[in-house]
Amino acid sequence: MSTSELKTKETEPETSRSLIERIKLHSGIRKILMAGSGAVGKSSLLTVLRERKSLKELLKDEAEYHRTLFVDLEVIPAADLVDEDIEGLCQMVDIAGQLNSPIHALKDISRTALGGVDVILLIFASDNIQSLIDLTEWVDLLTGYYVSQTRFDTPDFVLIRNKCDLNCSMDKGLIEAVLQSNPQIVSYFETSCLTGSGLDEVRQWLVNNLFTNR
Ligand SMILES: Nc1nc2c(ncn2[C@@H]2O[C@H](COP(=O)(O)OP(=O)(O)OP(=O)(O)O)[C@@H](O)[C@H]2O)c(=O)[nH]1
Ligand SMILES: [Mg+2]
Repeated sequence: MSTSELKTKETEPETSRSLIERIKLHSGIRKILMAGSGAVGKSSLLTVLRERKSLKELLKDEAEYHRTLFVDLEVIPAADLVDEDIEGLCQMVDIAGQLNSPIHALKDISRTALGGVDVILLIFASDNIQSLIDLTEWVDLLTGYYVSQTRFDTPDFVLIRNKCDLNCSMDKGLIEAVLQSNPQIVSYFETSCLTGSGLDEVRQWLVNNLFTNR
């Protein structure tokens, strides 16, 4: 799937875009997209954020891998993320990691998946340097979409290095290069969905940046 393919697929009428924005504002919905290669932990992140427990606590046996086939949409109330009385909802978009699938939500329902997104969590796995490199393709596709849809603001990009429990070394220079590249990465987290480390910081960031500051 090329960037131009995404751009030409869907150019939204202005009215429907502003309608989405109005509905979002009225109902306090913030939309969060999880992007990154297969098996980096996107669906796991959604689960552990929602449940406020680590995979270790949630799953007794070895965690099986069930890849997301297309896209899953789920809502997490902001008040469930942290112990604070906050109004609002996080609309989580959990997308399949395999960009080369013949059917992929970024291409086939780009408006549903990408329209009105506030934050994109770019996720890679500590034990898979290719998943960090692959993020450049994700970023190209995503920024291409938002450039073509001039009425949507470009979302904030957050970089997440997951599976830090695996204690794999990774080229710090490469991570630094991604952090310094365009679009600007507004925050960087090191997490483990398995042990739960770094997840409170992600929850607090989401609440601070999507709800309490606006
Ligand atoms: N060790 C370790 N394993 C993890 C962690 N997070 C997720 N996993 C495991 O990694 C595998 C893939 O996780 P998923 O959340 O399904 O990955 P995904 O990014 O949603 O993958 P796709 O749906 O194919 O795009 C599962 O077996 C998880 O249990 C982590 O922090 N540490
Ligand atoms: Mg998944």
